[in-house]
Amino acid sequence: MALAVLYTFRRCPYAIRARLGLLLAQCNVEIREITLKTKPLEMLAASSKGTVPVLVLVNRDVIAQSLDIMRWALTQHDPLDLLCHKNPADADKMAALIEQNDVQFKPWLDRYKYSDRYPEQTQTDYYQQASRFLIQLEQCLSETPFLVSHTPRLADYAIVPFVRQFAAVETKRALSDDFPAVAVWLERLMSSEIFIRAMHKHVIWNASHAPIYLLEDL
Ligand SMILES: N[C@@H](CCC(=O)N[C@@H](CS)C(=O)NCC(=O)O)C(=O)O
Repeated sequence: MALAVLYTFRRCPYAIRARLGLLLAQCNVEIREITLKTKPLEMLAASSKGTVPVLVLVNRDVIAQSLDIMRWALTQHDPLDLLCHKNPADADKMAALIEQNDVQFKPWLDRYKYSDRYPEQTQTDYYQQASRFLIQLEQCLSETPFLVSHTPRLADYAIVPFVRQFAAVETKRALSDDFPAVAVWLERLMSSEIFIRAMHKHVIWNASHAPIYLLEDL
């Protein structure tokens, strides 16, 4: 049976988010691991903007935004109600948090991570700017163990790859010093089976190799 094809890059937080969404929906796809330096022509033909993840559906429709891939997969199969259909207020809170992650936190995270490329301010300044979002997450986690409820939902999986990146920027800083609840949340999610599965290492895709499937080893 033909399956959708996911062009992905293991460490990219957007691609991690997409893989998590597909795994949570138990949606099998062909995985094509790429390098950002040499993007396959097949991927660029499907999506000329050249970012990962890109999901090419069997009918050749293309989904080239990570959050859309998560929502597409979970709309088909969402036994744990990760999309919060049963609780529209939580769904609204999630959407707002994800938007803040993508629009406000991510640019500061990039500056913090690559501060040498942004000499206008110091790395500590960027840390503080990025921290404003973490303070907000800390507040959410003081109310419930996950961002909007007692179990992980879409927002947790959509945001955790970016917090993982934030926590890894400076080895001298422990996330738990400034954000203890976020540190516990991060550890719980990163040690979960689904996250470990999403981070599985695959060889770089080559059209002449046998296809690799996301759910191959389920
Ligand atoms: N808004 C996009 C952003 C995806 C994105 O920026 N991905 C980065 C990798 S983390 C990328 O592919 N950059 C292209 C490049 O570095 O050449 C999404 O949500 O999927």
